[in-house]
Amino acid sequence: MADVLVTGFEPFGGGDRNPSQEIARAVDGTSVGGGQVTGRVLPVSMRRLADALRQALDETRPRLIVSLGLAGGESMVRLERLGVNLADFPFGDNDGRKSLDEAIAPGGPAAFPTTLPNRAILNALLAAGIPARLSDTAGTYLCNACIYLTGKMLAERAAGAPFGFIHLPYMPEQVAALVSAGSQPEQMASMPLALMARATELAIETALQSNVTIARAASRS
Ligand code: PCA
Repeated sequence: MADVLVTGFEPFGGGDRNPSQEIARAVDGTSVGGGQVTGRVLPVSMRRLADALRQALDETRPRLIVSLGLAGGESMVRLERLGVNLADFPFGDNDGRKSLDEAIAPGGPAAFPTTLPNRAILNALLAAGIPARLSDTAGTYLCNACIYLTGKMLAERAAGAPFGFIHLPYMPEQVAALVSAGSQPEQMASMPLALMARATELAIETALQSNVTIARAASRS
């Protein structure tokens, strides 16, 4: 049993690195904010994602879940507030499977909101000098599916663990490689991996802290 589950995604779209994968591996087995962290890397595959997520949740039974993914071109850390019941990616996933106008869970709820204290995390990141913003759409690719499926699985288990999703920019090395390969340098923002790792830790610390505050308030009432 872990206190905190951190998930990242494998590389996709022809890239060979994903900062979310590197952070999930780096935090695995560490202690953050007094919580024991397990890190898992998820497949960029619509067919395999749900099983991988279910397995991670079953094996760790976490009291907090922080999922990470790469949003190439994004200029800052993005705290996602919503996962919608839609898969739409004509360019295909890592299995080459394409999706158009598809429901992730046919007949399921339209959306699941993330339940981390996103506003408090935003304030903690900004106070630490880390550029960050709240976001109301995680797109319609695998990161959105991760949010939606996590929300659905937790609801089905009646597990009250807070969960959230953080989209990360490219690492500087990725942008350098993309520009050398001929990509247009405009809209190629990046952030050092160490800063994104610190943002992840701050999110965990803030969430664990507000969990304790909520538990204390509940035990007083
Ligand atoms: N980013 C993609 C999927 C995997 C990842 O790291 C996304 O934003 O959906």
